[in-house]
Amino acid sequence: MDTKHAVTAKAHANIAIIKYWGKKNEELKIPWNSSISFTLDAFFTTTSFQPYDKDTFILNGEIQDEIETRKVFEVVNIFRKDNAGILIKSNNSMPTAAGLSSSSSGLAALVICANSYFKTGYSDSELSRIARLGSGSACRSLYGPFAIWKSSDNDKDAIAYPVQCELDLSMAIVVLSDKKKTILSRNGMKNCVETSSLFPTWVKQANKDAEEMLLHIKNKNFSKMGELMERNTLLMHETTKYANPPFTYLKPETFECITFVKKIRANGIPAYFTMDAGPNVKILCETENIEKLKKMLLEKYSEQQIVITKGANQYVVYEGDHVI
Ligand code: 2P0
Repeated sequence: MDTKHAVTAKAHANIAIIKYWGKKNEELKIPWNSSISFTLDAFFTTTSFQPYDKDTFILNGEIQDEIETRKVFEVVNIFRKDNAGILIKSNNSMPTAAGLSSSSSGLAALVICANSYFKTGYSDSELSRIARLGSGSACRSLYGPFAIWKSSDNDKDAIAYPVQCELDLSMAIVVLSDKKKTILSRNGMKNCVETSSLFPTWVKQANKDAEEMLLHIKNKNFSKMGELMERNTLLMHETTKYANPPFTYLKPETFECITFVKKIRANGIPAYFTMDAGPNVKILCETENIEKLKKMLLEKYSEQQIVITKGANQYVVYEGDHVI
């Protein structure tokens, strides 16, 4: 008799304030440098598991093909000890226009849900390690609002840890392009590791940046946090220009937006930019300023181009199937 019952897990996506860029071990997804993230309340994945006659994966209401289903069940099989079928349903809350990837929250929700369904009792540290094997940045989505993913040569230690932060921060995402990126971040970072003459400088500096960021977080020094996030972002993007062949994720609209953020700052609102493997700009500010920031952004961008979110706390697990 099957004694398993439906369970649901909700985990949030994260944006790096110190970037992960480059693996020293491709298979285990061990990073060259430590990174620090901020989880987003408005961006999450809800995933449920329940007994079923055969392994099935439904994403955002659509049954997935064999390839996608196999990818998901490879992770599930780390937890599963029998052959009983499972129905996995997963919904992403990502505002569709936001152009943000759901891989960090997706993998995190999957491993959290599997742990609860199979009653494997893995610790958050172990779950962070397993999530990392699926997608590096997912290991940081176990914690919120802040987490550090430590670089280490050791598989067991190259995981995320929660970071306490007493500041109440929010983020505005400015969508400049919702087109699919041409160079996946996985390929872009591999290319930089293998060919960018700037990569060794990046590794050294980014590891220093992570240490420094922890200090600014501890000291509740938001302006220092923001300035460092911007420098770290720009150095990450600089590595792509020294790759062979060179490439960039940024567009003229990205630089226009950066100039606008600097103008907003000159007008007295402490707000700082960051970009990932795409042209969109994410702006970090203290929650008390987020409405003022939005108002200023609306002078240049449409309502549809701006998504506002506060930080998110840790994941949640529910009994039963809560994925509609
Ligand atoms: C980050 N990015 O720290 C960095 C900044 C993109 C730019 O983590 O190959 O999807 O699955 O480990 O985690 C995106 O890379 O890559 C990413 P894999 P992942 O957020």
